[in-house]
Amino acid sequence: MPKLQEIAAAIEGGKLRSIDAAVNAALEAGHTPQEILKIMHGAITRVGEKFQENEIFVSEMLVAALTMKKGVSVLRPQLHGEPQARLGKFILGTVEGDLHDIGKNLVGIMLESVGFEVIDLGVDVPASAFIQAILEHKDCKMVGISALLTTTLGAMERTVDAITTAGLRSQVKIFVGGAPVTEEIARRMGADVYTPDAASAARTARLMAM
Ligand code: B1M
Repeated sequence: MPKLQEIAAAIEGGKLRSIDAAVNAALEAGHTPQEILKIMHGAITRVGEKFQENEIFVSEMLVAALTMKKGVSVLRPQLHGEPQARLGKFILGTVEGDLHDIGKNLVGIMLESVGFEVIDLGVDVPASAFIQAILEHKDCKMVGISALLTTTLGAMERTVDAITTAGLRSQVKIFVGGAPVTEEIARRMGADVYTPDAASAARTARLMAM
């Protein structure tokens, strides 16, 4: 089986044990980390579609996600490179009520690769934890909030509101993203920046920091 297809099959089949070898084999065969990420993205999207069609259970979606996370961790050093500059801190987290973190982690890797120090608050992050982090890192000028569920868009908006109510809105630029977020939704909730993917989030943050 061609190397890239092996990666897709490992993710779709939740083959945790073979993903490292499959990713390393694809790298050795000359595939770029970006090509591999694209294949991984297609595979996990198909997993989501199968879940939606009731063809697989949440447990199977979880193992596929763990497999993808392991594959991304093999790619991490390749995606990183040497940052060109020190661009300051970036607070990042998945919004309260939401446990999806693969996309958020990719945003973190890309931000680090362009020179940010990422303060990763993890998943299911309440507004109070974002506020606490901004207060702790007074030199941090950017905050990113990720959401993957349409049902957590409300919590995302409440997080933006809470940062404003805490009097911290002028201190930070707020980035939002994730599958259910659009430019229009981001504007309505009062965020500063919406980007559709991890690479554009890092590119935009870098331009704003320079
Ligand atoms: Co969930 N899940 N899930 N899930 N899951 C989705 C999101 C879903 C679309 C699947 C489906 O039905 N087709 C659906 C949401 C429907 C909706 O709300 N419209 C769904 C559901 C329903 C659920 C549960 C409710 C299922 C249940 O329990 N019945 C449950 C909710 C749990 C919770 O969060 N409270 C649930 C659970 C899970 C798992 C735990 C099993 C697992 C997550 C594991 C993990 O992340 N550690 C999981 C998975 C894996 C998925 C799918 C299959 C894949 C998500 C993913 O990692 N994509 C997903 C289906 C899909 O996406 N097609 C699905 C790959 C990742 C690279 O893409 O995260 O979109 P993404 O990130 C992109 C961009 O969005 C962007 O950059 C990334 C790419 O460069 N981006 C940002 C993301 N954050 C950003 C922030 C930015 C900027 C860009 O700035 C700050």
